[in-house]
Amino acid sequence: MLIDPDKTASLERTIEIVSRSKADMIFVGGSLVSANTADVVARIKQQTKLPVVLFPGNASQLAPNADALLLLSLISGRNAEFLIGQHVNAALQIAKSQLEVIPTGYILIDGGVATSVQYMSATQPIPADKTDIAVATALAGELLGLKMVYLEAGSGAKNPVSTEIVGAVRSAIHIPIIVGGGLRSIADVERAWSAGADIVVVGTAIEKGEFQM
Ligand code: 1GP
Repeated sequence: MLIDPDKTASLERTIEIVSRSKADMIFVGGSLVSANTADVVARIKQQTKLPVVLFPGNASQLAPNADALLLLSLISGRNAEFLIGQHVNAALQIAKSQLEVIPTGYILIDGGVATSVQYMSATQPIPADKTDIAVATALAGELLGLKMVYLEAGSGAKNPVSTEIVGAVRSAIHIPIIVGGGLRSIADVERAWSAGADIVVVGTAIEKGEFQM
């Protein structure tokens, strides 16, 4: 489950739902966050033993009290700031922390609607029907030594990443695949899993109380 640190009005209630569910871990982050991520992580950790994994939109969202960090490089984009720039800003702090660092290739795929990540990162998503580009991007990430690939349709996407793309990427690479963006139901999640996802991420639908687990 993904928690956006700025949407914490009902945080305790949300964590309770997640703790009673079959969620394996909690991701924390967002494209634009003004709340203090470490404070939100502390609140989450008071209530649940689930691992807390940072999913940061930029270097300001580092929180040393989390368990792990998805060190995201936006490899579908051509904006150096999100390929390497924010990482340079954060590197010394990360090295001093106890966080488990998971270098992750973040691949944005068109989800049928303009998303915050697209706007905030000033990058173009891969068109939803360009499976070959998504596969080549994921493969390049694996060849560069990244440890995971995140296929992202963007928070609140109209269409999740297609099973065709997930399946084609699964056939091409060996590292774990995360799929997120626009998943609204168990059926959506199961489709992504069947296609080859190792981890699926649900944020908006749980926040809105629409996702039944
Ligand atoms: C966004 O993939 C996550 O980065 C989750 O997306 O909010 O649409 O579930 P949703």
